[in-house]
Formats: sequence, C-alpha cells, structure tokens
Amino acid sequence: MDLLNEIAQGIEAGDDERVRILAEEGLAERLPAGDLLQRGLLAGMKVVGDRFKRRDIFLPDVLLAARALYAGLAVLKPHLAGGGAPVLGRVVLGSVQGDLHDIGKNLVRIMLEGAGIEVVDLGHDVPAERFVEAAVAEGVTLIGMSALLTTTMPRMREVVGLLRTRGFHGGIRTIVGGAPVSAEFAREIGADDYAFDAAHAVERVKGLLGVA
Ligand code: B1M
Repeated sequence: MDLLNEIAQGIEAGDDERVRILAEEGLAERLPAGDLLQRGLLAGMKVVGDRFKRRDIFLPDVLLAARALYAGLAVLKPHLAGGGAPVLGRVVLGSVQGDLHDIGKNLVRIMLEGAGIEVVDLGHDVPAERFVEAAVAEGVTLIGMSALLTTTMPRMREVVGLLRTRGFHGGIRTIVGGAPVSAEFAREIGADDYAFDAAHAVERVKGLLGVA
C-alpha cells in the first residue's frame, strides 16, 4: 500500500501517532505537503464522513479521526502554502454560533497564514455580535465564516444583517464557506464571497483584501 493510502487508513482508524509518523515519513520522502493533506488526511476524513452518514461508525470514532487529522496537520502546517510569507492583510475567522465543527475552519486558517494573511481566530460557536465586535476592535475589514450544519447556516445571514444595521456594510466584507454552503447561498444572504475549499479561500480572501 502506498504512503498516502496508509495515511488515509490511519485517519480512518483514528490512530494519531501513526498518522503523525507517516506524515513525517511523507515529508522525508519529499512528497508534496498538499498531496499528503488532500490525498492522505482529507481522503481518510472523507471516508470517515461517509461512514458516519451511513451510521457505520459513531461520534467517538469521528472524534478520534479528527484528533488523528490534527496530528497530521501539525506536521504539515509549516510546509503548506509557502510558510513564512510576509503579512499581507488580516481577517477575522470563526465557525458560526451553534456550530462546533472547526476542522475545515482550522484548515482555512492554516492556509491563509501560510499565504501571509494574519488570522484573528474566534474559534467555534461564535455569535454574530462577536464577529462584528472583533472586526471593529481589531480594525479588520473582512470576516470569514464557516458552517457545517444546515441548521447553523442562517447564522451567517445574521452577521451580514448586523453589519448592515450597524452601518458597516461595504466597510467590513464577508466570505462564507463550509460543506453545505454554496455560492448561491452566499449571494442569497448578501455575503461578499464564497470559497469551496481552503485553497480557494486563500485566493478569494486575497482578492477581497486587494492583495492578490
Ligand atoms: Co458532524 N456533521 N455533527 N461532527 N461531521 C457533519 C457535518 C454531517 C454532514 C455528517 C453527516 O450526517 N453526514 C452532519 C451535518 C448534516 C447537516 O447539517 N445536513 C453532521 C452532524 C449531524 C453532526 C451532529 C448534529 C451529530 C450529533 O450530535 N447527532 C453534531 C453537531 C455538533 C454541532 O456542531 N453543534 C456533530 C458533531 C461532530 C463532531 C464534534 C463529532 C465532529 C467535529 C469535530 C470538529 O470539527 N472539531 C464532526 C465531524 C468531524 C463531522 C464530519 C464527519 C467531517 C467534517 C469535517 O471536519 N470535514 C461531517 C461529515 C462530512 O463532512 N462528510 C459531519 C473535513 C473538513 C476539512 O472539511 O469542514 O467541509 P470541511 O471544510 C472544507 C470546506 O468546506 C471549506 O474548506 C475546508 C477544507 O478544504 N471550508 C471553508 C470550510 N469552512 C470554510 C470557510 C471559508 C471557506 C471555505 O471561508 C471563510
């Protein structure tokens, strides 16, 4: 079995130590960090997601897989997307209120930081008010929101609405993402942009900040 498959299987088995070692091996063998991420870690997580959906596995298994994913990410982080780039801009980022999913959001953060964007990370379960307050307090002109649940997607609309009622519309812009989110949904709620994945998020954020 090749190393990428082994990493994916390590994720599926929730074996963080094994994934950490395999990720280090991959880098030592000069495999690109992006491949180790996409075809190793995320491929494994995709299988876990599908099995979870079929109720083949349960929440504790998913949490173990997530822990293994983080072990691999910690190894890859310095090698993803040109680490050490000069700071080009800043963004406030978080998973919306009611949403505890933060793996995708953290991946977006890692990729942004690697590309020279400073991230004010508010974590998960972030109320609309907190997004706006943080952007104002930090003097940041872009808010990035992540949602993984169809039930938490409407929280994004709240943030966009709050920016409007507080008179920040246009001054502070928004970008949204997460598995159930689409470009159409972004348009519908009045968000300024949408990104499908972390790599795409880097491109769009740079564009919104005018540093592309
Ligand atoms: Co939950 N979960 N989960 N879960 N979970 C999903 C999302 C689900 C699709 C599983 C399923 O049923 N098939 C389903 C949602 C269904 C729906 O809403 N229609 C679901 C459910 C139902 C739940 C609970 C309600 C389960 C329960 O309690 N009965 C519960 C809710 C908790 C809550 O949030 N209130 C729950 C809990 C959990 C765990 C805590 C166990 C764990 C989260 C751990 C953590 O994040 N710290 C978890 C996980 C891991 C998943 C799955 C399996 C994997 C999600 C993930 O991390 N993917 C997921 C199934 C799936 O997605 N197939 C599932 C990997 C990650 C890298 O991808 O987050 O999509 P993703 O991020 C991508 C892009 O979307 C994009 O870039 C990222 C990388 O390329 N992106 C952005 C993300 N944010 C972005 C922001 C941007 C731009 C791009 O700009 C700002």
